[in-house]
Amino acid sequence: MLNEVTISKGIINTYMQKLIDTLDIDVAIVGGGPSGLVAGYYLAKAGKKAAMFEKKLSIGGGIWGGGMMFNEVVVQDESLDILSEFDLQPKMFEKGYYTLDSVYLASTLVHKSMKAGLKIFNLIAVEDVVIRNDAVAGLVINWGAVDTLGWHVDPLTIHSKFVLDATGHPANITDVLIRKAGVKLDTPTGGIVGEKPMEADKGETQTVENTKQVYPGLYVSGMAANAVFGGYRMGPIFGGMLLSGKKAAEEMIEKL
Ligand code: 48H
Repeated sequence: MLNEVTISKGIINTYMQKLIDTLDIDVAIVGGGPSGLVAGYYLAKAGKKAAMFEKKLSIGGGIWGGGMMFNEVVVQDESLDILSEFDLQPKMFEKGYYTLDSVYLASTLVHKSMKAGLKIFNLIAVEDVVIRNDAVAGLVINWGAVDTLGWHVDPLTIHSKFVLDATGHPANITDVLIRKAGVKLDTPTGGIVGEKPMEADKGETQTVENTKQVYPGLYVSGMAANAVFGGYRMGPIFGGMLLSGKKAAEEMIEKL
């Protein structure tokens, strides 16, 4: 006969062990969108201890919605190698343009990154960073629901050698660092330059170019990189996000 208390114990024990194992890691990724997932995949594949924190229930960020809720995304030639690493075969639409079912893309990125060893914590929001020796050295975390409700609940802390801000358009982690620590970033203005309007071709290139360390210990990827360095947006074409995640992982792997 199934014992409900054993079911509860199984969940509580396993979750707590997973969280305890994540308190001191190589890379803490904030945000479960495409750039963060691809970064997590390559970091885990290289044997690095990486974990992702996503404030929402679902992982995948902006992938699920495709373009205006039509659940397909477009990818271009430059991203085909990464897609094949993930066993994804996009459909050719026109020369240089391919489509992918967004539900299939999101679920595959989650599946393959976890299979490679990435730990994913959904429902956890990152509300602040840890500073040590003038570098970002970890995350301050709380329940996503606490964040949404605005309740006063003190957080917990995680140490990591690097943090990746993969929070998309708002670049939340870089934003909190500037707001609270008043630091100067390695950007043209010293702050968050702000995302530019739509120009897909430039936006895709800039997403990858802008993926870098923006402050000691803090990397930016995906739309957060474009927000921080002032790149154009590109709409529902996702190759740049995938390439950005790979570049972020490679740069951190080299330093670890
Ligand atoms: C925990 C957080 C926090 C926090 C935010 O937006 P994303 O999908 O991220 P990217 O940059 O990998 O992909 C961008 C892409 O989806 C997109 O928006 C494109 C291509 N737009 C083009 C255009 O023109 O509009 O995912 C970011 C994730 C989300 O799931 C957030 O919930 C999460 O980060 N997040 N998680 N703690 N403080 N802030």
